[in-house]
Amino acid sequence: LSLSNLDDRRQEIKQEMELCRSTTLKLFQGIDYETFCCQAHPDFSPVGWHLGHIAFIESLWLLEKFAQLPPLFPQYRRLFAADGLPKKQRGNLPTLEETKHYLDTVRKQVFQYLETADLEQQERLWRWLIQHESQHTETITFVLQLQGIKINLAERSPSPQVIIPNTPPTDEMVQIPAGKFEMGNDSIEALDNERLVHRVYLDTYCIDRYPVTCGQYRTFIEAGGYHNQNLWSDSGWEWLQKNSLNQPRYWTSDRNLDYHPVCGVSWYEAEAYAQFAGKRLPTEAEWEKAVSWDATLGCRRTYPWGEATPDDSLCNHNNIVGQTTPVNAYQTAQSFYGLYDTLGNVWEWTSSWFDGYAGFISYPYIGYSQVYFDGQHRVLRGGSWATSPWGLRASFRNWYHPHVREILAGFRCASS
Ligand code: AVJ
Ligand code: FE
Repeated sequence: LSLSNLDDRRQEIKQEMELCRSTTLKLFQGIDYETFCCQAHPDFSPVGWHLGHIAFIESLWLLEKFAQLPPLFPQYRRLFAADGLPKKQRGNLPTLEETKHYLDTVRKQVFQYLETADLEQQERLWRWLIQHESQHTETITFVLQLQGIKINLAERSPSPQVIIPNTPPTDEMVQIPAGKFEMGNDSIEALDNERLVHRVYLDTYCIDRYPVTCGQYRTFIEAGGYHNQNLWSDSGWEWLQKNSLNQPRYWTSDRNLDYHPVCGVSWYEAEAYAQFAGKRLPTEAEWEKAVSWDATLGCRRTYPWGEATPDDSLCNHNNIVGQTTPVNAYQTAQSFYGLYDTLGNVWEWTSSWFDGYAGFISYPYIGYSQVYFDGQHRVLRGGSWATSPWGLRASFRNWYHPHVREILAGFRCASS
């Protein structure tokens, strides 16, 4: 690679890091210290912790491990390391101003290092760091939402067809013919758990054209779905009894949301609805084939619509709308097989346990993915309305315990 090409990439990485950071910081405008330190839910840390952790990880990987500089702010290590304090002890935080000072101090040295860093060897780590921050930014968004704070970063309102679709979405399914496809991703931004690309054969199956809507989910609620043990797995029913719930976490009775995807369901609720509908959840391979495979050309697409990077005309992401949109709003974003709304809007639960693909190699550390290959985490695909462009692609894999419903998750169903 020529030097000038490398310098272009330095410039591009710098711009993307700045763009990502500006989105992160916008979420903290007007946030008071109590909100900053509050643990809104036992499964999640205070938003202020996430902000400090972003600086800590950037400093640890780029300045300590790569540039071999002594630790900046060593007093923060125990607080902001993921394996430091338990989540419930993360509420004693520096102020927003102090945390911003930490971020800025790290960032100044990072950009200085970027000028001479060996990008040919390190580009993957720089790209990983942008994705690391943006994943925490999504968590900050929904944790603030749990605290009753609504953020909308839109500079203009979305176009009308995004808000009110012409026609109601249906519960129709698309048939995906039997055959092989290529699963995974080996490009520079692909995370360890997306590698390696491998060929997978699937029998013919059907998958919903749209995510399950609030309107459809209401029929499940009204039919007594939350009280009918026959629809639930043993572990799902046990979870339901312990928590005595009767609607999704982000449910409202607003009929204007009937065409929006249901949002804030645990994997157990998704599984019970699928049973109610006479369907099942798709495997992650079934999800990925229906979203990324171009059967005519016999090749993978990075995004359902092709290779164009996501923007606000293609899908609801990056906090542009700040909430869900109708599942049939983005007509031009359909996959080769005709699925709608696969990237953005809501994450979609799959039936698959999170695990490594054949030949998996941890990167940059086993705590990123590998420690979650424990048969306790289910895979989600597709991204939500709060997912940044850096985490939005057909091969991206997210994972959570099946009981988690605070994330921005819905689902679509499949059948054999
Ligand atoms: C992939 C979203 C489950 O936030 O726990 C952030 C991403 N890993 N820092 C998380 C992650 C380390 C992870 N999720
Ligand atoms: Fe992290």
